[in-house]
Amino acid sequence: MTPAQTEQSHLTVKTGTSKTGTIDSHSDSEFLIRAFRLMYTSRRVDDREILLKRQNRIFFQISAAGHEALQVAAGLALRPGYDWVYPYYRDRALALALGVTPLDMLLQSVGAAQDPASGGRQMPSHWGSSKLNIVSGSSPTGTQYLQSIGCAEAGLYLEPKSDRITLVSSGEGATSEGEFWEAISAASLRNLPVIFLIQDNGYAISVPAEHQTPGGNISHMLSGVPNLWRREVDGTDFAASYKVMEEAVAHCRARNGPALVHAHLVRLYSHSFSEDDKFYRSAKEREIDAALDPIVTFPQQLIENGILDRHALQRMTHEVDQEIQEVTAVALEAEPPAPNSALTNLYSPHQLNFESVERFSGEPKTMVDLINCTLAEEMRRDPNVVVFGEDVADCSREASLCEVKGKGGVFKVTAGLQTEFGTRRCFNSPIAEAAIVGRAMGMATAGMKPVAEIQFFDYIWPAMMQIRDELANLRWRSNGDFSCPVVLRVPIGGYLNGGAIYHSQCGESTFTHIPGLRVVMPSNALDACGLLRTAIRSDDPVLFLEHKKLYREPYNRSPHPGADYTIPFGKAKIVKPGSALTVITYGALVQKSLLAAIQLERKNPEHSLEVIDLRSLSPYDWEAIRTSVEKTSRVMVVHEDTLSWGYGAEIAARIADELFSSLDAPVRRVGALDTWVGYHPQLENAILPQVEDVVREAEKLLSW
Ligand SMILES: Cc1ncc(C[n+]2csc(CCOP(=O)(O)OP(=O)(O)O)c2C)c(N)n1
Ligand SMILES: [Mg+2]
Repeated sequence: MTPAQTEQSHLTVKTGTSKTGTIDSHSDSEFLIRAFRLMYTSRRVDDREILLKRQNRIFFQISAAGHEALQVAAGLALRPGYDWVYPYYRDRALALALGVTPLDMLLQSVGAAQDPASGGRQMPSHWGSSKLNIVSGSSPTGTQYLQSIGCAEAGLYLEPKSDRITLVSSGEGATSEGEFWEAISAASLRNLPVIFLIQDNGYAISVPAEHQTPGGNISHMLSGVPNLWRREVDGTDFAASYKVMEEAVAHCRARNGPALVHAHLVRLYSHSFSEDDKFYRSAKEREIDAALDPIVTFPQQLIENGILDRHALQRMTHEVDQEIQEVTAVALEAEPPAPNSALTNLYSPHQLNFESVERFSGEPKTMVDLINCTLAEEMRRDPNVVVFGEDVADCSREASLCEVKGKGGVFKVTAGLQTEFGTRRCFNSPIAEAAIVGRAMGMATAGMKPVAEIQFFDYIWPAMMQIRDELANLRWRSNGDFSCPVVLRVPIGGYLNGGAIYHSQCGESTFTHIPGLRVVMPSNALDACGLLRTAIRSDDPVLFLEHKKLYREPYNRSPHPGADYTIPFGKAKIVKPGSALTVITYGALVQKSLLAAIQLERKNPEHSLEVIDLRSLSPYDWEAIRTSVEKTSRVMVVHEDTLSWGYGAEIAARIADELFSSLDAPVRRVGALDTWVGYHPQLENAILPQVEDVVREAEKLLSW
């Protein structure tokens, strides 16, 4: 087909302003036929999966039926393996257009060990391929938005001259999530090269768009967002979709800021095979949508315009059917994942040797000073380390930086980092904790080393979805294909007086309960330095809990141990050897346990306590616990967090289970009362465990 014919055709596909549109180098007809082949393949894989689900040979099905035209247009407008893509579960045709094969897809449907996206760990349609830069998708609606922001930020940081872009996709329902709005805000603030692709099929499971979005139209709602390029398009029309996608891609490649493509299309099948849309959609409505099926309308247009004849169409569909038949047979024969592979890729297999010796120099420094110093040293060592969070920079208005002292964090942990390393490497984020974690995750996936701060542990909860459902499992769910080694620094704990409910809580066991997440909590300056450096150099996500009360204590200071000093994860420290009773503790209770030990031994020298500072809370040092309990035969777990369902419950249960025959007394626990930390010091002291509580409970055990 000549360009002139293209112009006359109803199917005009213009290349817009983009210089990279594949349509220039191929004839239009070839391009359009290729597009249809991808659309048809997508539908046939969906239909094959539905058949397999009916036969109970796969366990879940969700389709792209009705979304194919837009998705293929989006995929063809991108550069596969170059641009980053954060897809959602309905993106089968997009994934195909980017290079995922029907066999790859069916291997995931059957849950095969060979499933390249997840090794049989994720439901079908959870795309992922590091080769194709398709970041492993998850099931929560909207989490992908924040990660795509971090990824785009990493692109600008790591390759300032590149024209690589990031595309993130979801349905219209997912735009109700706060994370979508946090992502729009971050993209607009930082003028990021991200395409938000909203596939509006009018329904989020059973909820129609007008009950989901005020006014029923998400792009109208976004009209006030500064520098957000927006277009609405008929997503059942391939040519229109491709044109808009090309424009959006060109806009982002030219670094003109973010773009939003709001595509109106139809969901031809139920939300998933697990439900029936006849329960909430009228027959008339379904009929209207069916008439817009792009798998029917697009080839009709191709035939009407002389691009494809009926025989060629039949040949092509036959070929696709044949291919799907063949790959189905292969997938059905594929081996399932071995049961003993369940723990593979939970943590990085590349655990560096983090054991190193101290080379002390200078005067003793506080924990806050050594953390600050370690951050600076690691930023000097590795240009990809960046620090961000709420108030962590010295002064956001750079022009004033030379006039002011600088903020550097509410606890001054990050003081001076912006001044030394520039705003690119130490910057303030909006007050949006999910965004802090999600963005950090995207940055880490794209090759940076973000050290993000959550200002207070008490405010970590908006980020919980990102931490639990995303950060901790990206490596596992992609079977090692992706990772996100983020360090999340979080000031935690009480005893400062006046912190009350929202500036004093602990709650670490909520996080030690998360597989794949490393949780550490140093009790002194030296450990904080060594563990933070290990965290920054490690390949796993780490929750680094910094006890606020310990930041400036005189007793836990240390001289600088050297710019390469590291402490391995999962290694406890015996801070005081003893023979009569083991105290397993960490954080602020290390010092209180030591004071209790002194009191007890003063009263009775035989009552010698062995105090173990766990330092790493998950995974933790079971060997150290076992060795000590076998020696003392008596043990208690002591922590600041509330007692019931707390960290000590797990340790106590495991000791009772595995070391029962070594015990001469029950396992005891000391923790906070099961309530909130109160404002008045008298109330706070009564709620949080004190030295006397440790002494009292230890005496009970010692007299058993
Ligand atoms: C955070 C979260 N809440 C709820 C769900 C359950 N859920 C899965 S898909 C879906 C509807 C999404 O609708 P939309 O974004 O419009 O995408 P569509 O399925 O229509 O393509 C819901 C509520 C989920 N996966 N994640
Ligand atoms: Mg929808």
